[in-house]
Amino acid sequence: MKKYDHKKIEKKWQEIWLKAGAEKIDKDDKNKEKFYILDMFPYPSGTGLHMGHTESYTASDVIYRFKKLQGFNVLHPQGFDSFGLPAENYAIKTGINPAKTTKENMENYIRQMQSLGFAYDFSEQAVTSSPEYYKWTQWIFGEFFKAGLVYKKTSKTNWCKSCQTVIANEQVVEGKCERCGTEIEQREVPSWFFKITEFAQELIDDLDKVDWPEYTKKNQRNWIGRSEGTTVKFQIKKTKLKKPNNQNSIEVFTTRVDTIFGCTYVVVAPEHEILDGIEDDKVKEYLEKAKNKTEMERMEAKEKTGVMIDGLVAINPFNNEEVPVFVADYVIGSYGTGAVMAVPAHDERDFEFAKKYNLSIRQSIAPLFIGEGKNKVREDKPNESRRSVDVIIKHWEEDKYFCLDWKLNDWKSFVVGGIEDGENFEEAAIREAMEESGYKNMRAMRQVGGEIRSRFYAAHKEVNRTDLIRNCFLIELIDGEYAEPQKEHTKNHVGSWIKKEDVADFITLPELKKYWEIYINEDSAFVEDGIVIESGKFTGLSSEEAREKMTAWLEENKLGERKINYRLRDWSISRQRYWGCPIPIVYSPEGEAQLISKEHLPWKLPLDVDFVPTGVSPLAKSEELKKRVEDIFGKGWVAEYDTLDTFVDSSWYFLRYPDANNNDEFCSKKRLNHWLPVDVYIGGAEHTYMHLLFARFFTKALNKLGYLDFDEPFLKLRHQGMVLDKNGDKMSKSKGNVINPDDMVERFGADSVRSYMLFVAPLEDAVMWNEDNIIGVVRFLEKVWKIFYGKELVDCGGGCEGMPKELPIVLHKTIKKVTEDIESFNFNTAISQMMIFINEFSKHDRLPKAGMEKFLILLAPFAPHITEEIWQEVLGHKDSIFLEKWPEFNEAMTRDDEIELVVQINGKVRDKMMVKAEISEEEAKKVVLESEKIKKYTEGKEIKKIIFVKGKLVSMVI
Ligand code: ANZ
Repeated sequence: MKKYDHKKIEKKWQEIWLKAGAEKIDKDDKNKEKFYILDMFPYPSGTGLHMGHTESYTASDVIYRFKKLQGFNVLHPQGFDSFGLPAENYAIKTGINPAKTTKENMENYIRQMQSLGFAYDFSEQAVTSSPEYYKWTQWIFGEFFKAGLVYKKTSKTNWCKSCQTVIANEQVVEGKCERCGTEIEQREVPSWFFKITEFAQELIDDLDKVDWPEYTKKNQRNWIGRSEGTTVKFQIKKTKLKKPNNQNSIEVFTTRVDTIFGCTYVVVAPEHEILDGIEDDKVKEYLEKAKNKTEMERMEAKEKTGVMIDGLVAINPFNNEEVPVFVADYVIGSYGTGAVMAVPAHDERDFEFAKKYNLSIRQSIAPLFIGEGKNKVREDKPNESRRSVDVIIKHWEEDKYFCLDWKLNDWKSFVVGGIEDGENFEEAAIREAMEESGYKNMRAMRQVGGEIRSRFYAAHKEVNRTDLIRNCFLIELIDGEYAEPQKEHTKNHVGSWIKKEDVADFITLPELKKYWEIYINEDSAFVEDGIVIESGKFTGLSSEEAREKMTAWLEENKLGERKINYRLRDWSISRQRYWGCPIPIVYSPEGEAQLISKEHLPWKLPLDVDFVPTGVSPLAKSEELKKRVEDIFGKGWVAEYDTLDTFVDSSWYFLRYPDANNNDEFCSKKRLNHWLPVDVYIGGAEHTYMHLLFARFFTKALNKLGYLDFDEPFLKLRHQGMVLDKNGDKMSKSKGNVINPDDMVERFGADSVRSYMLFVAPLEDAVMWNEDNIIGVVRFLEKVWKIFYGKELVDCGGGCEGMPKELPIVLHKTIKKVTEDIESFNFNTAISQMMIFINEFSKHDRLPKAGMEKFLILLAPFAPHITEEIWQEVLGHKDSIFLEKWPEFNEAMTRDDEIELVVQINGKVRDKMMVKAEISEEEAKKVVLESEKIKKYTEGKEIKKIIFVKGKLVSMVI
């Protein structure tokens, strides 16, 4: 028998396919239905294709081949995201132009992809650094510019002093430059922006239209961060301050206007305009310090800092109360209105700040506990409000607390009791503590938390408590002096001392659990919704009602309004870098920006530049560019020297593929309408935020401008899992555990690498790459080889006499499973089923040829080389296996011939048994009644009724 020599076979077919142009399609073929399967194109790095690419590109190649066999006209393109920093950094080190290294790297990638049997048509690529491609990146920039979707503004960015350049947020690691370790500064740098925020709501809403992983959608929604709130104007009291910048009010943005009666101060961001030109030294010093922090650092800072602005007083419009104003960098200038009303009782950040600076904390929302079940408020009973105290009593020596166990219900509580006439909460707490515990000497230490409300039906009084207003106090015993409490106080419960660590589990009432939690955590803000208290005419409303009514009141009085805010910022696209797409802008001698018109596109990246960073964009050093601009536009005109963020390049590449060599348009309308949107997109989950969001923005903007007829680019999206080493560690250069696909292909063959990749785990799960285990897949392919070379394949033309009856059943089940599993991206179970097929068929010496051919087609998408070899060499076909038709299955044959019959007696499942699927009613009843298990129940009983549900159930009533 001929040996399975993967090296020889794979090389042979790769050459034949390439020569035949097997990967090419007629993009205008209207006879077949289209299918567009897309990969996230790679950045061509010096280290070559990695295992993550190998996995996702294998998955897409399988889908491509599968769909093609199903008769679709399949577009399965590839390209290169070839602008970017690594090539430039390499150029800085070596002086070699990035164009050269990039070209070499791309050639290597193509070689690698071909060696894995990926069928891409590299004559129609999207290569973002090629002028033919970036001409259209520039043209799109221009269309956005004309439509007002691009603007220039000066803003703070990360600046590395040593590299002399702006760097992206992702390149800042713990406040330092990823490359050189220098502390990053914030510098004001002029930059171009895309107005992605104009699409914020659509970017949220349209996620409902696409079939994407739920977590990816959730991440996008969070990233866009819609929040509904209210703006409120706080008037400024006439002030001694020289310059409150002519403003007479500070406008704040809040999502919790219901808490406003608890506002005890106002905070403005360091960037707030009210501070412009302020002369207070303390404030000026603070602003200086805040300057150098990134927004991220400010938001995440453990310790909040700030200073009071002397002489500035704001007035709360709801109660006319005067509150101080602070500047603090935990408030961000670019979000909301850059100012907040601080409510320390209900906001964590404000709480921390108030504690630190000793500012007052005032509760305006009470947690509400609502009775359930028999404690639920009853419509037909009267309502009554009452006040009560909950008392946490601490032992005089030990770390124990006095708790009650109620005999009547399953309540376990602290000492609790009502307030009597003329008493305040604290007095009531002491009285109750004495009466119920019997201890004599105690002192009230402090109030624990704030007011809590309970709303429930009090059965013993036949009234609804709406609301029971509670307060909680901590009381410490001074000594153990004790006298048996009076019976009337203790008839319903017994008291006992509970160790501190057991209290949380002991207490059963939720209100008291809450107080205990507050006590243990030494107070914190109550941030949830509840009942509004101490809030004038709004008192008693729920938080939600109060937000409605308060906002309406503000709108009526022109003191504020409803507002929706998004976290999403406009996208800063300028980079002071060389290896990127030049921004097609020139400046007039007066400094006015002008778009470079289409006739001058592509606006080429100059070649005569020095890469060594000096703080000026490298393009500024090109003589050629300077001359080019002056020749076209005249003396005194200068080019824009920044280049575009590489995410711009990759935001539209999927639109290019259907018409990749078109010189007149980025893609013809005809091809766009035929091929897009993309049917399936596969790539890493690390692109959840940026790339996927930016590509959606481009699609929406181009749709708005009339260039596209659709508004979502990717109908179905799947992420591949990570490829880890065999210990489950991430592969990284520093750990030395990186695996190169070339070595794997060399050792095991492309077909084995592909199949193993998809066999080890479902696509979205992590793959642990273990060379010891790939052998299992290699053996499987060897078995396939052997079965075709070693067994007698019989052309039985429908008859197949003498062949085992179960074979067609296994075949049809396999066709069904592989078909459905590929559709649902469960490649691993598709492969398992094919392994089962081979094991079953290997048991016999004579096999039906037609069935074996069908199997081979099922395997072909996974292992294209070995199947093509067998198809043509053993089975003698003249044409490629990929020109065949995907086999169909006979549903009837796939049904299991045994089913599980459930037996119920009086509605309870008493037995389950395997029976023939076609079992008749009579037979089924007979089998059931003979079962030993069932006999135990039926013996000596009258069977009143037996029901039979075919294929499922026998149910009897006895
Ligand atoms: C008062 C308040 C009371 C707030 C309360 C919360 C709880 P999201 O949901 O993220 O939109 N805020 C507003 N502008 C801010 C800024 N520029 N920098 C930092 N914080 C800002 O958050 C909205 C809440 O974040 C707002 O509601 C405001 O604090 C704060 F019990 O106002 B809130």
